[in-house]
Amino acid sequence: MADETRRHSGPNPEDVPSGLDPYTEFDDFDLPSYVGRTSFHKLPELTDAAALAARRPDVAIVGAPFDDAVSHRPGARFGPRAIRAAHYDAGSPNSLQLGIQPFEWIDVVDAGDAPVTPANIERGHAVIRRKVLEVARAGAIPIVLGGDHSITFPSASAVAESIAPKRLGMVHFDAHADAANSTWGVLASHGTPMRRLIESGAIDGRNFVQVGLRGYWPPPEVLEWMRQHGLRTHFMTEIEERGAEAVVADAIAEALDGPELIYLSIDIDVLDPGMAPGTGTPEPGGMLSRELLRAIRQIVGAVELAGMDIVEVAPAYDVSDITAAVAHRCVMEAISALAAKRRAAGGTARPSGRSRDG
Ligand SMILES: [Mn+2]
Repeated sequence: MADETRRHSGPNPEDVPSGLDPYTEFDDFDLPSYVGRTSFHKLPELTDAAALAARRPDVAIVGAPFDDAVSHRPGARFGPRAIRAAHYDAGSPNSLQLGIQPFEWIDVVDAGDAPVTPANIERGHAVIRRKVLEVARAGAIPIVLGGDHSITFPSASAVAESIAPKRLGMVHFDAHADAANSTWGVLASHGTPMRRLIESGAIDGRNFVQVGLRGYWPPPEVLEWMRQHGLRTHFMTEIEERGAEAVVADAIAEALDGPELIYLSIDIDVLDPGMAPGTGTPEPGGMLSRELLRAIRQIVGAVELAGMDIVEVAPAYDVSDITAAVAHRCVMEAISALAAKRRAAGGTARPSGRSRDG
């Protein structure tokens, strides 16, 4: 009778040859990335302001699944989920670039998504601004997953408000200046957020530094407005001639020429479309993935980071998830650099003791 029962009740732990208890050996954090919860790296999900304020994490991931302000191909509303899913590691990641397991040095949580609704730019920007402000007021550095680039206006505005009276500088990686006055009459599009940030006073034009611009936009009158407002622009041609590291060193100095803190905004289309095809306005001739990842380590290692976003990942145009993967690594390079700074400052590790591979 016992044998009869076993035959009909499915796999039995006694049949597992390893001798380990298959029901308790791995917790969700250590299970493969495609199993279990879908927060960033399976980190704790703290979606309400009170929980964030009580925990006061060092970093909080924020999703901004909004793409109603694009001028060309839509789809970046699906970026946050794709970026969260774009890794194959389990357990505590170990940065070979910086020699650190970042989650053992700093407290990183996933604050969830801003509750956007479709076809409503004003509401979308308002809830993104509120969400980022909640995170920043809880003492965490927001790392915002876009979404189209229009979300940088509410996001960086919230960060600037949270650090006042200190001032915010901007390092902005992009193929495009995103500093037009309007696109087809729309002031809040993804072609205009940088002008809105400067006009609103959130960031001074002279501390607004753009890296990687190329291609055939914007028109001369927009470049003239940028020049009049003191923006520092580093075209892709300058990176070709001087190398990314020298250009990024200048960008850091220019953004901090007055301000104490930095907002880092990364449009994934700063990368060459061969390395990041999954985006709405791909522009040939861009940076290499390795150059951008190194630049993020260089910047975050050198400045006081107040906030960051990574935008314009549109999974429908992606190939084998490579764009989502590099966006995910952009986030991880920043987190790892923050952890390395904590260690260098004499911080204390909180070893989780967890690892899937011994
Ligand atoms: Mn952009």
